[in-house]
Amino acid sequence: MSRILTIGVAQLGPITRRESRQEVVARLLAMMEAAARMGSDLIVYPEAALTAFFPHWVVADEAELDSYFEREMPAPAVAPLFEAGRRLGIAFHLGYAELAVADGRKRRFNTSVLVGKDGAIIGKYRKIHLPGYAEPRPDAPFQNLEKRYFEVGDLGWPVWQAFGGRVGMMICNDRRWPEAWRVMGLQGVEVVVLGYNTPVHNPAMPQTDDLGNFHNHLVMQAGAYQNGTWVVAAAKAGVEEGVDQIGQSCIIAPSGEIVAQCTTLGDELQVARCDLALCASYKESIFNFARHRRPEHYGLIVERTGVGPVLGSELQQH
Ligand code: CDV
Repeated sequence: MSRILTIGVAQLGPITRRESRQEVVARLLAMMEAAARMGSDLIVYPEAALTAFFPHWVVADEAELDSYFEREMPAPAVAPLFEAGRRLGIAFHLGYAELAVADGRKRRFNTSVLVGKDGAIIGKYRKIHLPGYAEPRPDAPFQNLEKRYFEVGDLGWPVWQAFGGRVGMMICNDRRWPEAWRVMGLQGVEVVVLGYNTPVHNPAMPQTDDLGNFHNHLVMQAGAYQNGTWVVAAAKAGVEEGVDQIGQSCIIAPSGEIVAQCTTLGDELQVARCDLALCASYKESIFNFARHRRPEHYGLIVERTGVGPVLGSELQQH
């Protein structure tokens, strides 16, 4: 029997440094209203969707850095989004920079929340795979300071029962790591939602610049297929504060096929009817983990050969 969840992927065009939260939330609201008119149950916004992606530059002043973060969710400027979701009966996923104060110490995370149709937060995720570096690189055309501004997430990858299915979250760089997918796959995830800010140019690896869109879809289509799950991925796209970012936000079926895709680099909504029942045809056949997965054998080669894990050097990190 079908289990249809109608999902909107809400790509954002660039956000300028000067844009207020109210202005950004107005853009999010416009897409939420359109998604509701198209019968959506859920709308997915990008990573750090409330501000320009500030890890792309050095913020020396702590008060200025704090200004990019939310101390609570809903923050006052974001409350209208929660209210609209409740009024329109639409759930949403939102990425934002989180400032948590624990034992008098500031902790900063790259975070996302899943919010139900009743406006209540169902779940929160803090990004685990932080790309980039902690020390500014003066010669780089732009910075990638996620390791400076954020701590590694400490909430794991739970999967929540929501909307008649099982929903999980990851954020941007997590999508490139099979572990992120498999941890949720092992929990029977049926919809993975995520946002991304992905520059076209990778200063540490410019030879892959023309493969950015390909790699973006490659990892998500593989993650969807290998775990029998829907994937809904929203970009912040276009040239933002001098950094050109990829778009191609999309909705991917458990077959690995893209069923909806944004075609611009601006604010754009695409909606798809996602049948969660499709997941079972993969989870119960070719990717029936109980019947076919053999983790007890995966360590044998290491034991026999004595070859340990191969780790990249610090120098190679980017
Ligand atoms: N925000 C990100 O995590 N961006 C990374 C870039 C820097 C490689 C990504 O994986 O898309």
